[in-house]
Amino acid sequence: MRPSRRQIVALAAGLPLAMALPSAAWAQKKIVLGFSQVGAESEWRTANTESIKSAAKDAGIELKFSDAQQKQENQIKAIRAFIAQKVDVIAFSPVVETGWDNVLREAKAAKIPVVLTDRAVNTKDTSLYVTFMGSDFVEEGRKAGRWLVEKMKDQKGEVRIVELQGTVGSAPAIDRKKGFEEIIKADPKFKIVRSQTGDFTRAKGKEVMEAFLKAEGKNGINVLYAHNDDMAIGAIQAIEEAGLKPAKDITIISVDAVKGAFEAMMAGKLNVSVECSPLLGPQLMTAVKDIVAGKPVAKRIVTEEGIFPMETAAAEFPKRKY
Ligand code: GYE
Repeated sequence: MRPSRRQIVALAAGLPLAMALPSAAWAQKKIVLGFSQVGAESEWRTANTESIKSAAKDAGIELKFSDAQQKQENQIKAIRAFIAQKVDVIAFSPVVETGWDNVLREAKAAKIPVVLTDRAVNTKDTSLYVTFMGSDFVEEGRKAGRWLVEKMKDQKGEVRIVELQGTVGSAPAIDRKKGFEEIIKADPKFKIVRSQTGDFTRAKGKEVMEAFLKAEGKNGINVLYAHNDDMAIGAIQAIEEAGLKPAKDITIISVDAVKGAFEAMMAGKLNVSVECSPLLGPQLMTAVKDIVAGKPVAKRIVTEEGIFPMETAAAEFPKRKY
């Protein structure tokens, strides 16, 4: 095809080829989004990845997807690669809260807007990102705590709690602990006797629960609070292998409300799961389009969510999307 006059003029002026396209074609140029995902550590994460990939496809956005395998250094490398590739927007779910300022400054210097999804960063300079969309993890911790306080309201003696924390330094681990403690501290009968990370995985959840059971003895644990369903599901196995009945001998609370949790609740093995929606894809694509179009975007977009005790599981299960 012969180049148009417009293209020849633009090329001669040293402009990129995209600028040489006729304006209609220029307007239709695909938006390129670089997304750095935490990893594939949980059912929640798998649903989140799927939501982002399918929403990008539906929105006609070209997605460059990178899996960091739960390592911050891999996320930093991915973000630097996106900057080098001059993507239109960078989005990522930061594995931990701190240590992002340098790479975010590099993105800012390259004039590439950054969107935080799911997890927040801890920085003094909030100009380093356009918006943060995701759940209120402190509130999720509070919901877990309120459910427990209500459930144990007639209990006179000590309530001995073990806690399986999420990834060390991650926003959901820090905040879910904080919100839960804020509620239970109102009554001194609640005692967190052991608290350790299970890194949001089933395998670690099981391993750490085995250690808790060994250390506290069969009758030493009344409640398990797990920062996600996967760790609770792993711990349920450990509890059964120790000859105890999950959800009866030990009350179990977890977060996410993924399908696996509903199955465990319907089997009578998990008492309650606090909802945390991973379906962030569509709202991310809307924000990306708005940012590219120069429209204002809210600095904080909070996901709305509920809580599902086991009695509601069978009725809710068919409606669940993740
Ligand atoms: O709860 C957990 C996942 O950041 C909200 O990460 C997310 C958490 C989710 O691995 O299952």
